[in-house]
Amino acid sequence: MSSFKPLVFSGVQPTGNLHLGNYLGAIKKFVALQDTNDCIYCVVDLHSLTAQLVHDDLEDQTRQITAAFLAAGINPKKHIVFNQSRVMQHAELAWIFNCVARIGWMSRMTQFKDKAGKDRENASLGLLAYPSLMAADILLYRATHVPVGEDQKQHLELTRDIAQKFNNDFSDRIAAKGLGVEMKVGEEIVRGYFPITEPVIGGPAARIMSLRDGSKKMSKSDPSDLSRINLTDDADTMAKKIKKAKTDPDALPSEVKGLEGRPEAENLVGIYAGLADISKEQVLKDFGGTQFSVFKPALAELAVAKLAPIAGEMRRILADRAYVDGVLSDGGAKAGALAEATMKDVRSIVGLQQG
Ligand code: AQP
Repeated sequence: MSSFKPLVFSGVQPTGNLHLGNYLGAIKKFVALQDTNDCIYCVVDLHSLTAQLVHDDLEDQTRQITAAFLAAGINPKKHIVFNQSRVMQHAELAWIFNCVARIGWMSRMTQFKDKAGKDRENASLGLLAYPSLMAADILLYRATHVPVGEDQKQHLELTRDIAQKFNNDFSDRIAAKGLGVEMKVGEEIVRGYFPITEPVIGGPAARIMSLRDGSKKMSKSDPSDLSRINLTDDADTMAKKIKKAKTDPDALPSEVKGLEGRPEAENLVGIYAGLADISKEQVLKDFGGTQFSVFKPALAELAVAKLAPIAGEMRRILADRAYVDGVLSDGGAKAGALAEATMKDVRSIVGLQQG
């Protein structure tokens, strides 16, 4: 049985300042995976239109995220870095997936419910179809692994459902055209064109919570800037935000079990672990029994030590706008060639007349 070539894909929206959650949940994993995999990292600018159509500075935001990728250590010579709208095949495949996916699948998505709020009828159709475009981003390259934060888990499950339904609906044509690879589905061997992508989620920092409320995820759109650490915050701001972070009056426990029912404490321990590349157990071995008045300054020092060099490198890279645009344009050309190869197959499988 042949198999899909391992390939990593992920994306980040150019909406607002990147925060610690984006870094620990996603970008840091992107960097780690590039040593052992071929990777495609995308600034998903088409996605950013779903919640808000008009942006004053979308092009600059796109450059910012690109600079963050590069500053964090992604190598654009070995891997592909580009912005989504350069490769029109993302939108083309998303349309086909809009016809594969069911409205019920989309309207059950937690992110849609959260972002649409009470006035669902007034949300954009793009917001509802967001996961279909996300599935297209991934499957256009037939990516096998997708590193994301835990909040994206549901969307990745939907990507798997879309791939499965496409493979099933078109199985005879995929086989007749000799496309795709043989895959095991239950006990059956079938020919599938799209892989059933594996999410890469996990570690102590898969879901970083707001510094003001341990039950809400750290998010770019939270109105309180004190709720998040931005990658571009200076050392004083980071220290101030960590000092003001909500906690409880108890000392840190010595074991992870002791964090149960203490979401704010658990969050800060997870952030420390993610930044230091150690487990929560190890953090508590070092800090169990200490008060937050001791732990918070240690966390602030670690955050500054890890993030300030990235912010400095981002500023240096952004000063050379032509370089950033060149990376996106080269990456777009490479991604475009791969995307067109997939779309030629997909058009042929679906029966869309080509030349
Ligand atoms: N709090 C988080 N903890 C861990 N990972 C996170 N990610 C986002 N927030 C956290 C991960 O970052 C990647 C890029 O996210 P995105 O920009 O594409 O989407 P987002 O979820 O819209 O980011 P925000 O900050 O949460 O924005 P808003 O406020 O608009 O909702 C993804 O892999 C995501 O999982």
